[in-house]
Amino acid sequence: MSFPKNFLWGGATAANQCEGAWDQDGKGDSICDHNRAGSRTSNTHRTFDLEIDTEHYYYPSHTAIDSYHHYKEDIALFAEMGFKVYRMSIAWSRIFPNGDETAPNEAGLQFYDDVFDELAKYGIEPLVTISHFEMPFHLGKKYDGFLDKRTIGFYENYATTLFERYKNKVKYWLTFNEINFGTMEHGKRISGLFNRDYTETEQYQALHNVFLASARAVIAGHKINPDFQIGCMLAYITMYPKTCRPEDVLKTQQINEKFNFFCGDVQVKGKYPYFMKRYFEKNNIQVNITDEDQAILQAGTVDYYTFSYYMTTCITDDLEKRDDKTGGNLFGGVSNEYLETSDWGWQIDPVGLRYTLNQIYSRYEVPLMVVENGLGAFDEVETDGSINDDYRIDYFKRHIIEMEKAIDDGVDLIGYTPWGCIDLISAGTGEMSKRYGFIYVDRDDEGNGSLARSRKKSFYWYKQVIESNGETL
Ligand code: BGP
Repeated sequence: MSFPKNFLWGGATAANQCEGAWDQDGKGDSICDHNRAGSRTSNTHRTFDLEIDTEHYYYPSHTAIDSYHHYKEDIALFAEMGFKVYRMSIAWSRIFPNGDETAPNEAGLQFYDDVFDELAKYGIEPLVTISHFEMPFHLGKKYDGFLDKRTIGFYENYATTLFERYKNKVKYWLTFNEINFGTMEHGKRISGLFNRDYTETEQYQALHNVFLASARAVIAGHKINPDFQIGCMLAYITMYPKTCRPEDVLKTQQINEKFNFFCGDVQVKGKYPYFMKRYFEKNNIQVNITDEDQAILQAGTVDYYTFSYYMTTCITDDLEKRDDKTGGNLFGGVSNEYLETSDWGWQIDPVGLRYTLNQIYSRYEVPLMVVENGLGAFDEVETDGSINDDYRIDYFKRHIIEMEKAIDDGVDLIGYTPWGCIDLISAGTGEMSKRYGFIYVDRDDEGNGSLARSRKKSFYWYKQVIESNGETL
């Protein structure tokens, strides 16, 4: 039992949470640039301002950890850990500042050329998320994001521009980050709908258009370079029935289908699952899905499946038993007395990762990658500058052991990129103090700090994990 020889060990980030330089070298404002921080530890989402008002402090994406200017230093540290792969995203509005132009911004393209060249120096394979929770603000404002079919074309044009430009530098691509948040209120982050309340029909229509954009990008990408591996990316929140009461089991199945299975089915199998068609009918949701759309979905299926895994949750159909104690309660979930939680209430479940890998693989049988996993925690810097994050080491150790067991179960798991391998801004709260990294960044929630990078204890630990291909934990 061991990890395959070419296993892709690495780490993951996203442009809007680390780059900063939000308005430099021709970059347009993205929807994230209009966000301000939410509140500490509360999991509240960031507030959104239509106009960027310079009176206010838009620290989160505007300056972030300034990796736009520190990428060489950061990549050198990733290389020191032995990364084989680095998952990053491209900021759409660096390439197309408004989103609907025909000609790209050369300075934006050049920036990512430089990043890829730097990675290549160390033999690190880039894994690129084409859209990670952001789109040019102008597309949101003028077109209502993906609710307008024209946005599909803008996305396809953007993706094609990347494929053409980087066809010899990037092999692994992901079309949309955590696409299944499009089934929830958070869909705003995926679809760009943010400006007003929208109906369920609009939400699912926008998501449908996101599916089409993804499929069209897959089709275009494979034409440009048949060796491209283009994948989907879902937020997988595994659900257990709270009890073995059949009603709880049934409820779990229903919620699980809609959140965890629906989007994967469309992107891997190329068609809408029966349960969603039924859901639309029963709830009078009128999504316009043409025959041509169905052909595109079928032709644009992904090559591999990736997901984020942070927590599991329990489901009950008994409303009175629902509580508010876990971050996994997005679905009216309830806590699991067998699990501990992070400081943000996320239920930590390493064994659940083995279960999840098997659940996904048995459904799709395509290669899998865990492209986000990790522990958001408050780190403390000792007087000698060291950061002894044993809790993080313990978290990763337990998850890696279960991944190895899943591989032994027969799952084709090809890579692992822990989230926020360098401390960055939290997507949920917009703050810095929820840290995930092996690398510490000196910056606080108010934006103070030198931005200096330093190695946490987990940095040295992860280095030896990679060196030994998962043998030394
Ligand atoms: C995922 C996102 C990431 C990331 C992570 C951790 O949902 O893809 O962008 O931030 O969650 O969440 P948070 O930053 O809220 O701790």
